[in-house]
Amino acid sequence: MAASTDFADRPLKTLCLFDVDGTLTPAREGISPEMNETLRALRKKCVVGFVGGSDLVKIVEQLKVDGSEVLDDFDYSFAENGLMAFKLGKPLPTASCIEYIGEERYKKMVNFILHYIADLDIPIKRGTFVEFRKGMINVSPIGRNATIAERKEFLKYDSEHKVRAKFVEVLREKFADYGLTFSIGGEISFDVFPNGWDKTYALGRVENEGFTEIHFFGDKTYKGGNDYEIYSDPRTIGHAVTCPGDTIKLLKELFLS
Ligand code: M1P
Repeated sequence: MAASTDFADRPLKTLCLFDVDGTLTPAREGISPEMNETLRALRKKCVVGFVGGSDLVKIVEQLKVDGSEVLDDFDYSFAENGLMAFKLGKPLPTASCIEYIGEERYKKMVNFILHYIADLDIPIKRGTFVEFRKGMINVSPIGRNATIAERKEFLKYDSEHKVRAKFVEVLREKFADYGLTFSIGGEISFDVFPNGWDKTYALGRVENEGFTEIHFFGDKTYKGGNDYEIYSDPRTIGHAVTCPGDTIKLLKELFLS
């Protein structure tokens, strides 16, 4: 297949795709100048994109550098696992989670979720327990309004008490016929989306672009993590990283030395 002429200026017909939280930035925090510089250098060699689980507003907040336009800084911008997608700043068609689930079934599930959270005895609760997005629903037992310090505390508590793991287990069983994936990708929440709408959804967006290699970098590449499917997909060369500094080190070894 012929390679897309949109990227004729890149010497390598390679696409590098990056998870956001824990890979390009610390969770829910901003990009560092060093990461920004590394990605700019990489973009001179190959095609560069991000594929995050979060919604676009949050990802843009994290990747914005001095008033830059994030959608112009990346060749591909994939939010909500690629359901919200942009190529060279231009939007690609979207699909909708609520259309897939259906209003009645969704209502039944969200009512159950809210009752479950109301009955949960955890140290603190904040606000926004269910965030409704285009391509997924994000559920947080503590609430998405938690501060950075509060989310770190919850993460510690959750790793001991398995609040999210138990919650997800109950939902998987109760809504087994819904065709949904429940994925614990971040620190204080989990994502709910139709089976197959994980990060591999983004790969379908680039399959006719003629890339000879697609590299994926992520930190939650273990089974159950939200990078697992794309990391282990035969269409990608997967790289497991431990933090943004590790991503930079790897990029220097692979492409920038
Ligand atoms: O990108 C990973 C996850 O980031 C956020 O998770 P949390 O707030 O729990 O750290 C969410 O946006 C989630 O949807 C996303 O998968």
